[in-house]
Formats: sequence, C-alpha cells, structure tokens
Amino acid sequence: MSEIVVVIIGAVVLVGGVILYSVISTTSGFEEDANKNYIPDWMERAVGRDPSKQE
Ligand SMILES: [Ca+2]
Repeated sequence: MSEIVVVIIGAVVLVGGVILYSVISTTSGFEEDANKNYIPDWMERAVGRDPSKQE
C-alpha cells in the first residue's frame, strides 16, 4: 500500500517538475518557445508536434 503512495507521489512530483521547468524556462527566455505555449520547442519536437510560429 505505502509503495503505491510513494510511486504516485513520485509521478506527481516528476510531472509537476517538468511542467514547472517548462513554464519557468520559457517565460524567462531560457528555452526557445516560438509558439508561446510555455512548452520548450525541443520537447514539442520530441513528442512529434510542430513548434513553429502559428498564424
Ligand atoms: Ca513552444
């Protein structure tokens, strides 16, 4: 039971950390974010999205 809780907390911390890093790094200009969606463009390319400027 406690193992499941640890795994869930670990997953939440990991996902939260990635989201926090994405928003902080893009808003501070540390990571390239051409389409201003707070996701570093290299991450978008990694998941098969096109991070090029929209409209
Ligand atoms: Ca982006």
